[in-house]
Amino acid sequence: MNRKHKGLNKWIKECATLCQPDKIVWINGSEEEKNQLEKEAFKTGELIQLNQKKMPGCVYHNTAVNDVARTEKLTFICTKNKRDAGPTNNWMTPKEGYNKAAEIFKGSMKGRTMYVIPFSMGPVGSPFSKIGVELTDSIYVVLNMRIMTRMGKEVLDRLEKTNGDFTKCLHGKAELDINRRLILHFPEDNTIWSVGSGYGGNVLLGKKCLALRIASALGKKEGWMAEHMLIMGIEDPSGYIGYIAAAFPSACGKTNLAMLIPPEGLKRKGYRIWTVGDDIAWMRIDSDGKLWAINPENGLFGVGPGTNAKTNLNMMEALKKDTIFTNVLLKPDKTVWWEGGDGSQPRSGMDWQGRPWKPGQVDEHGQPVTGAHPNARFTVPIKNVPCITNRLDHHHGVPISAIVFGGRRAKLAPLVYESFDWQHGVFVGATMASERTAAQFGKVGEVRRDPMAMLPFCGYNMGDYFKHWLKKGKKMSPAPKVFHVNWFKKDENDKFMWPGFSDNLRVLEWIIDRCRDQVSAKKTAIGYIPNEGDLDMTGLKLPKGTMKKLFAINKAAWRDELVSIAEFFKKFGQDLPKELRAEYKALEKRIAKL
Ligand code: GTP
Ligand code: SPV
Ligand code: MN
Repeated sequence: MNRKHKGLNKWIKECATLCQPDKIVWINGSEEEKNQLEKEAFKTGELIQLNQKKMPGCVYHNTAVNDVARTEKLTFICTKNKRDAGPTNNWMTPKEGYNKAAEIFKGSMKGRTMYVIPFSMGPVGSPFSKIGVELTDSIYVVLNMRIMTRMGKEVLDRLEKTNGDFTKCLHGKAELDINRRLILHFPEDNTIWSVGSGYGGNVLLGKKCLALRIASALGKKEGWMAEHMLIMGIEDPSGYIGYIAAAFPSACGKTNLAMLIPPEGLKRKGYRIWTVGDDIAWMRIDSDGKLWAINPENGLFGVGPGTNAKTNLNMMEALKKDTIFTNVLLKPDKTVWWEGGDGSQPRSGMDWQGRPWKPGQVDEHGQPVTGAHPNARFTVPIKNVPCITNRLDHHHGVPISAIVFGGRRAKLAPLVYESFDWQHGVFVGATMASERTAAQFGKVGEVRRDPMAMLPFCGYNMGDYFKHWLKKGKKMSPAPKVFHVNWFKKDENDKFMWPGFSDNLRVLEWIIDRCRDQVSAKKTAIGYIPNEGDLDMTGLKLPKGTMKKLFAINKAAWRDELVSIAEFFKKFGQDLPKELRAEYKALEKRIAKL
């Protein structure tokens, strides 16, 4: 098993001594290897093969019942000093973290195989990419990493050739017990330890753990940014492509926006959308002074429920082959379904907990039993997406014209507004808030502050993170314009007022036009909003008064918001940048004048 990279050999040996697997298997990424692993997983029931006629290359998986979303309470940043993790992260010392997790890892791979997965976040060999190696006892994880990252022989060769540094990622299922689960990050050691879970963001360690938590800390040191953002290109009929990067919290619409299909009414304009990424952006200032972004991932780990041919046709196309479906409903013909999916509700099936399911069932509290878990997911190669950019493997990625923040705000935020400048934009991002979704354990619907959609993903002190943002703005010429959107504003009857999905292009068009100085705007207390008539509403009829409501700025609501922001800012004490205090004061003044 010994390979050329001494550091790698030594670390694998240490982990094997701790976990005591029966075997160690190096993953090379070949098709043959994939087939072999699938076969094994079909035998044990870890995976079920789906209908190969209708869904070639697709498989099905259920997670444990209490293991269906990221567990933020069990996620820690382990640094020597508490200050370095900051007031928004759970913290332990590295010593305590290693000891606690080692106790769970100890002997946990007896009777199991430890797989060694060398992977690259970003194109293999690009100076912007980072290499990681994940050790895991889960075939499901291997097969997911195969889709989500560039992995296997090519990456290992590269690592050995350069004898380079890599992120040490150790994952073990252990007992899949929520009481014996820890997701630990050691930014000072470039190490991740995850034990006791089998769910996506907890265990596909290249994703949230490396590409956001570890990478954000690295980015701070090395002068770049790792963000929870989609990246998309909007091509107009002249061939100009404007790229935007947008940060929305988990399950707030990144995947859907990244591959939207223009609405009927705008088709005459000939826009085309190019998907670059749906979850993570790594961004740096290039020699031209502009901000350039790459998507470090190679696949999509998207939310099933609500995805259908009307909301996201491109995704439904992508899911036709080579996809792993997790916690969805399994139909008798070995195809899959979820609530808000295509086709009529099946008459029977196996639900995400592996139980027989029929429509209309209720649980002991009288609540409907869904066939799919609300956070059911699919893992699909990004190249399956029909509108994938041709710049995916480009080392420099794409130049970003606009940064867009957004979340679920039933009442407060208007459909779209633009910040006055970069510093104000950082304030808008830092004060983002959203109603909690099913993507994380906790009470769904509760509003929580989620700066830049990074609350669960910033690997260091968030006060320093805000400073990093402010500093970057000063170095760019020009800095991207910064916007805030809200597709989720509701009326008195608790119904969304904006149709969303395809129609969001109407807002993106305005954003891109603003970036090119092709449209003016109206100055308000919170930022610039479109002048009446400037959003192209061709083909979309909304009830009278809806647009007014979508752009209303309610003084009382904004005063409450200020109170909530002040409370949040208090957490940071002296670590809150003075620029954000100044922006707060300025907003307070403008709201008072309303
Ligand atoms: P993560 O993968 O968790 O980071 O989520 P995401 O931000 O990629 O969210 P995604 O696009 O998967 O959307 C999550 C849910 O929001 C789905 O159920 C969508 O149907 C719904 N959704 C997405 N876009 C819109 C929109 O414009 N309007 C409305 N009303 N719902 C939307
Ligand atoms: C999210 O929760 O933001 C996701 C899914 O993108 S997970 O990989 O589980 O974090
Ligand atoms: Mn996400």
